[in-house]
Amino acid sequence: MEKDKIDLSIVIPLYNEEESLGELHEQITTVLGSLDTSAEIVFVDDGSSDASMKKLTELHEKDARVRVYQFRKNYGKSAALAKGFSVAKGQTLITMDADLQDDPREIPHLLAKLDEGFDLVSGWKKERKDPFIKRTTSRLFNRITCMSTNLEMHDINCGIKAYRREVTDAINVYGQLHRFLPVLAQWEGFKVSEIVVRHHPRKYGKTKFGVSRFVAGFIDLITVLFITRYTRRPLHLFGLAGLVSFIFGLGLSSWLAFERIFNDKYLSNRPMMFLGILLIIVGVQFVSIGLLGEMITESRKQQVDYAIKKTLT
Ligand SMILES: Nc1nc2c(ncn2[C@@H]2O[C@H](COP(=O)(O)OP(=O)(O)O)[C@@H](O)[C@H]2O)c(=O)[nH]1
Ligand SMILES: [Mg+2]
Repeated sequence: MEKDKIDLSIVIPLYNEEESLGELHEQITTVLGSLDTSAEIVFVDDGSSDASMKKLTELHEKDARVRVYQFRKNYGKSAALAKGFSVAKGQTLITMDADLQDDPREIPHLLAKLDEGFDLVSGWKKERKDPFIKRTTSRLFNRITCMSTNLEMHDINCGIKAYRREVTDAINVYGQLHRFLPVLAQWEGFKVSEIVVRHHPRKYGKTKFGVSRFVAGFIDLITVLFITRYTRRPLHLFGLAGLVSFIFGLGLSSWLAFERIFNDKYLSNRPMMFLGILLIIVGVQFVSIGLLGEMITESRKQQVDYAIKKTLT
């Protein structure tokens, strides 16, 4: 193994969780004690405004395995995870929430599942201890995401997950895309699985993700569908829509023209004409957007990388 590489990194993004951190650290320490691995605990404090950072400083002082990264302001969970992924030294990474809702005792189970040959193992909060509205919107969200991405999972955005290093190196988490990590991993060709995990009610503090996350989640789903399907061939999406619109528009306008010329039906009282024009313009625009997309893809060709599992040369 390379120098300063270790077995396991536990990456914990957090935002205003001062009351939970001490207990969380204790729980993790107990679990790590039962594992025969070298480990580190990476906390990423996402610009908390409470005493989280003070608490983390204390933990760092008494436990050398604790490393802390503090953002100057709140950038969001995806950014915190991206930072954690890039600084973690472990061959295997565990992410978990800081609010004591995820149970560190699940870590060995997640690792065991990874050893069965998976690259990403996610928790499934089968008995979820959250308010009704959250459980139902989340279930709906999971269903729709699975249906549109061919992923077979129950709880895509569970905080506790285990990853092989290759996965976190390969995927780029930004914006709010942390909700879709398994989708992105599967798209890169990694094997994704899930196990049922225990879930606890929130003990301290309050949730940072209200119902508004539901709307944001759907907008992000569009992004994810687009980047996983069409980034390498944007014209297939825009070109098709554009052509369909253009052909309808042209057909409609031709028919109106025919009626005007041969049957003397004047266009002054035919609102359909506007639809014809609209469809033609939209069609041309869509095809042009698709072609622009192709130009961007083409000029980025050198940077676009394909996921290689192994090379024998
Ligand atoms: N880095 C970061 N972490 C956050 C942010 N908001 C929430 N978290 C963390 O994400 C985890 C889940 O958040 P929580 O509010 O419990 O969401 P819930 O479990 O879906 O109700 C907790 O560990 C939070 O501290 C944020 O803006 N940035
Ligand atoms: Mg929570």
